[in-house]
Amino acid sequence: MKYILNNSFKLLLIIILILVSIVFGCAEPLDTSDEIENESGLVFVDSYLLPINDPSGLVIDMNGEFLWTVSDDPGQYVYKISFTGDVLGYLSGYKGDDMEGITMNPNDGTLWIAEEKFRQIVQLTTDGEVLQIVDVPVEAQNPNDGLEGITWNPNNNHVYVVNEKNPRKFIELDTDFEVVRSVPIDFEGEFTLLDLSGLFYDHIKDEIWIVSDDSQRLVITDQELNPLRAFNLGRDKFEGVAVDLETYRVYMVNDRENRLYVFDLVD
Ligand SMILES: [Ca+2]
Ligand SMILES: [Ca+2]
Ligand SMILES: [Ca+2]
Repeated sequence: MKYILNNSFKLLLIIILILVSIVFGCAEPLDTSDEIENESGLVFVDSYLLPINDPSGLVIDMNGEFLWTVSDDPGQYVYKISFTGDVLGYLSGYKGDDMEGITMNPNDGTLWIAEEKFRQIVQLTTDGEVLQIVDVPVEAQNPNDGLEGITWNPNNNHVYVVNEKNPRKFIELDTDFEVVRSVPIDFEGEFTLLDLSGLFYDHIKDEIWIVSDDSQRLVITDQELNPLRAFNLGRDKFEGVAVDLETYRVYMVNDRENRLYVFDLVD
């Protein structure tokens, strides 16, 4: 009797698991290859569901072997993930408040995260120990209109951050964390960015990549923030971007879908 019950229970479990996978399978986005591939040269490669809530920033580790991402949920962590979306670990030593961006200084191997509501950037070791906290002066009144992107310039050790909106600002801090640039972002036409949600610096081409959630767009500018190229992403909530500068493979995280997207940038 016990044997039969066990087997019935197992069968029930299997049926439940199949139903759950069908329901959640349907909730996933469609294959987006047609949707996102566009004439602009950003070609969809693949996407992977992340077991992380609201991933909001992304950077490739300096060893090139994995990515770091952050969840913007209060009490969540910095996560180490593979290029196919597997979680490899997390930093238990730092619980975020509203982390919206992450970058790495390859000159000393430390991480920097952007805390949106605190208007702060925080330096962490890759073991999760806090090394320093820096206030970033922004005029934004609404708590959730704050810092959304951060990236490091390894050539001069300046850090770039973006303030999401009201106002949309690109802010550059020097090695003493003094503001040396605070520039409104008011691009027009095909370069219009209604908000700023992610940031990446290409230190080889000296170009700045800015992602916009509301405009569903990625814009690349020169060092003086003149827009050069625009890519339509076809969906909102992209909040982190990182690029492998050897291959120009582009990684982005989507805060709504909890998904890692992979693209190739082709000429
Ligand atoms: Ca977010
Ligand atoms: Ca925000
Ligand atoms: Ca936020």
